[in-house]
Amino acid sequence: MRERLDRLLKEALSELGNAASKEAALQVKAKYLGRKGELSSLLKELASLTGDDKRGAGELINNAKNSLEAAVGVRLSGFDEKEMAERLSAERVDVTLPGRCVYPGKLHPVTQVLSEVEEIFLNLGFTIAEGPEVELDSYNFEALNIPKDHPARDMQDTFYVSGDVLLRTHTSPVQIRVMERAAPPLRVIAPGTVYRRDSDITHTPMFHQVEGFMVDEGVTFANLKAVLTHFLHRLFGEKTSVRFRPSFFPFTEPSAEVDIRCVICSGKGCRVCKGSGWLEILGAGMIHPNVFKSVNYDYEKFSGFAFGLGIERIAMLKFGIDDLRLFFENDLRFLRQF
Ligand code: 2NL
Repeated sequence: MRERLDRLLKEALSELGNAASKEAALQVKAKYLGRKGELSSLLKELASLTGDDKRGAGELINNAKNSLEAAVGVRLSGFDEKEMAERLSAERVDVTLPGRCVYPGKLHPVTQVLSEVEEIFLNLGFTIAEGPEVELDSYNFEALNIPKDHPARDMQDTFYVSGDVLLRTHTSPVQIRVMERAAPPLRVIAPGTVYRRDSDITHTPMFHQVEGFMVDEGVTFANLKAVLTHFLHRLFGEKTSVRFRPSFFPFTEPSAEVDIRCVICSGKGCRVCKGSGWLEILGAGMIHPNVFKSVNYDYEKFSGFAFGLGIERIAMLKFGIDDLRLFFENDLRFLRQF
């Protein structure tokens, strides 16, 4: 028994020594120490012995088992240490590397300005109205007193879907739809995308506009001036000078163009204001009686003002952007700056 055990132990230790991996060492462990291993079968043979023989043999087997278990333990932890050392050197972390940036999402600069404009008018008691982008000729042109031979109606300037159906060229038709359904007093703005057949450095075929109007008994040009001056002061700063110039639109009479002192050169004259010191920001006027007629309003009783502005142009001035196309390229390096 002692001889057999010594041989078995020697064999096991030599196999353990030759094991090239943790897996191989575990196999050796199973072969000798497992439930069906060599030492277990020796233990079973104890059944045929008795007395001191049995006790002596049992002790020998147990000693052999203990020393083999200890050897296996040492061998396995050797493999674990080696594996850890390899991982530590392979997965070295360079703690001097700069951290990776997390870029939170942001609103597009056009959306930011749109929201800012909406906020100012909401605070003045205006409500927001929306309407279809695919419109009828009757809402986009006819109801707005735009004559049949007006150049804006030209195929060259408007996207036509069919004879009477087109992509809205302004958000005025939204306001017509509101007046059709509701009676004065009304204070409404209509923000949204509009479409014109125009594409060059300063024009895109789709852009954003906010139009607005106020109708009640006794609304005057003084109200127009007060509301639009307040609006421009909120948007560009209270110290911004505002100027009203006579102009013409088919849907307003009288009509005005509204300028602010150039935000780039403060009026000295520069490339952006083309040397004039002023920037054109808004078109506005008192709503034409023919527009009131088309929505069945009593133009003897009610009066109102209306206005319109382009959002991209305002965003360019507010953020100092000199190329309109940047808004539509969606280059993240550009968009992340706002
Ligand atoms: C501009 C000029 C303007 C209006 C828009 C309007 C709407 C109705 C009735 C009368 Cl329903 N007028 N809108 C009035 C004057 C000017 O826009 O330069 N837009 C960018």
